[in-house]
Amino acid sequence: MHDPGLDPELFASFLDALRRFVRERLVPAEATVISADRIPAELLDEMSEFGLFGLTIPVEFGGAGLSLSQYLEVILELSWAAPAFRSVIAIGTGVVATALKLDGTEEQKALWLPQLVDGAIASFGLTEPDSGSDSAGMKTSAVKDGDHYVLNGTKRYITNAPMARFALVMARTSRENLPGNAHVSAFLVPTDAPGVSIGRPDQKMGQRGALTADLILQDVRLEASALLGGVEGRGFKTAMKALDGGRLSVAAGAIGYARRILASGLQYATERKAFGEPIANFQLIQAMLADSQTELYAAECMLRDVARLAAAGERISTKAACVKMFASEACGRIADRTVQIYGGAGYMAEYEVERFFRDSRVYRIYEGTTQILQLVIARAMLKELNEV
Ligand code: COS
Repeated sequence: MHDPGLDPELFASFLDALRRFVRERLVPAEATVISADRIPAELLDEMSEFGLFGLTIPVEFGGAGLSLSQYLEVILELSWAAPAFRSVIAIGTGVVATALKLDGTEEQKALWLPQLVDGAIASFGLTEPDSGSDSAGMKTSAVKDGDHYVLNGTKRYITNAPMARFALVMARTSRENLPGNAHVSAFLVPTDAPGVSIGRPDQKMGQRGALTADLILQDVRLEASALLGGVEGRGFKTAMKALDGGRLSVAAGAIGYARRILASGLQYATERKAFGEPIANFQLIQAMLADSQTELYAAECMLRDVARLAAAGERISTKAACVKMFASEACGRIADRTVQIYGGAGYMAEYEVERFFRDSRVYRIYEGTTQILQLVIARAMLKELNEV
């Protein structure tokens, strides 16, 4: 966490180049991504050449070694474009890389981190058909058999599953639920292993091009070296630690997209006329713009503050939950107001704001619903009170 990251000058020029790449390459490709529900392979190659798949991977494994705060600035910029572009890199550079860096063995890091840098797409398998927010209640099992584990179960709504080279899969290594959720272990599962299959891509409300599907494991036999860190019972804590960072990435994604949405509303308000003048002249429209700008600023400040605290070595689980909750809810409100500013046009699919509205909805759900985050925050408050 005390990582200095990339040299600040180098980083500033990388961010400038990224801003141009996003506007000149990614935004113009959005229509194709949306109609094909997939990012074209050539564009994925360009993203990989740009270094987007290795952002957080340490330099010794070939990555850029960005600090958390630098990584979040990159996600803010990237998220000006359609959310599919963040999704395809953020599982590998986010939750999966974090889990490997914090809890992987040296062999596991050496095997998987360079593949991420090279553009391997990764998935994170926690959610199941019958366990979402109660993630420790999972059914997927990993049974020890000599030098191997045999995995069975289905993981649901798994981002990137149709394109992933490997997945970090949480599975129970004990039939009984154990204290601290120690019945959960984490496994590195290559998607070409016999017994792994992928369901049909889900049809979603929005976020076209960000593919999710079931990841199905049927008697998948893995060498014991696939167990993350080589130790059973750590999977839940690994997942929760990884999700702390994942929630910041979702927050940055929501903020970056909210910037785009608000810019679109501001532009429209200056172009659209009513009663003989641009609607931007009307104070009730101005109120919606001002409320959105203020919430955006608050979310940006929270995000940068939590990154600063993490760099100072503080535990950030509770604050990460606060930022994710606030930023995702704010993005939802900003999208809703922007539809209102567009008026009738805002409800029409031919205007981009209709898609922004649908795309934004999931930020309040994945990587911890607003309600789970409220629970995390309030529990921490009560714990602190009881410790005084
Ligand atoms: N960092 C490190 N350790 C953590 C942690 C974190 N962020 N969160 C929990 N832990 C540890 C706890 O300290 C506890 O360890 P000890 O027993 O040794 O103290 C252990 O993990 C179990 O934690 P807890 O008792 O809080 O677990 P619960 O079963 O009560 O679950 C919730 C808590 C519901 C908050 C958790 O399951 C959760 O966040 N669920 C949502 C999961 C999610 O985001 N799903 C989306 C999937 S990815 S799209």
